[in-house]
Amino acid sequence: MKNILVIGATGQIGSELTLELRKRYGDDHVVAGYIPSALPQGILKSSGPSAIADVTDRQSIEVVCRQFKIDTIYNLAALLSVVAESRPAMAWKIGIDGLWNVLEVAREYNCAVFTPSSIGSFGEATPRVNTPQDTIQRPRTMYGVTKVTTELLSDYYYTKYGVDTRSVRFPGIISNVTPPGGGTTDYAVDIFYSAVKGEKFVCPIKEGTFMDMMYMPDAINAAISLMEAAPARLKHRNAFNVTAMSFDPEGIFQAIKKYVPDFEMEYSVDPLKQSIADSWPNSLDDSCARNEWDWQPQFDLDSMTKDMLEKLRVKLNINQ
Ligand code: AKB
Repeated sequence: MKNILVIGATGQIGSELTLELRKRYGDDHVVAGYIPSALPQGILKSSGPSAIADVTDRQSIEVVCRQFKIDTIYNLAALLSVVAESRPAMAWKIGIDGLWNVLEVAREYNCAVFTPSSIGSFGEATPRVNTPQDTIQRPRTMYGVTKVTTELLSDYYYTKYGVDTRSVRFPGIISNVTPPGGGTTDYAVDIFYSAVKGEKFVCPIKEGTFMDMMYMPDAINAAISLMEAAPARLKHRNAFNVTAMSFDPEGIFQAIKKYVPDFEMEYSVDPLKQSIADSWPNSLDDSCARNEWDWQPQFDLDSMTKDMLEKLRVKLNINQ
């Protein structure tokens, strides 16, 4: 039986990943790692163990690994792309100094490590359409710099020390549980809240700006499936392209309008978000993930839209 630590368990991905891991491996075998400013609440708190695990404090991670005999770490601590531009030093401290701490503890306690990368690891010089697995990665954002470094450092610990590091390049992730904070793709979550509340959506990203996206159940499945994959099949490790759909604001607006005919949207472009989005791919080629560990998303734009609207109506107690 595995013993897993999720660092960043109260965040957008962590809050749902922790519960899914508990379902699969047993409640007592998955520790929700948190920092004191983001305490676990509700079912996350009541369904299993939790402990302080701050990536900037190596000892805190070490203590949890020793106490719970951890063999697998999902390291989700990071600042997202927009907020990382306003706090670059903090983005580096959490993303890279923090990763270093996690990898050192993993080396000592023989843990496998999953640390997500992102479509943000690409840049203007990257082929934009059907972006290959192995290609140019020269991002100009601090988020991108930390993500490329994450990939390199994780591969380094694998080849040099044999630490079982694995990763995916997540696209924008859409969920109805914990909202994201400070990302370029957040508009694709916010738009659903406006639609369900009957409000006009003001879109910060220009029409015609395509980005890869994925519904949270697929994102969680991607992380767990990769960590379960037979190592002999993996030609790549850090990090695999994965995607489920690619759309621009107009595409998601029309998908929602099919179920909410009165829904309205206008544009008020945010220059920072737009410049970041313009530097990211339109669509990824994820064939290596499909071939090496049978990656296969379940949700497309339409099925995700239907499910998001249904779940948000229940969450916000809005009848339609
Ligand atoms: C962001 O927008 O910063 C993230 C990402 C794509 O990595 N959602």
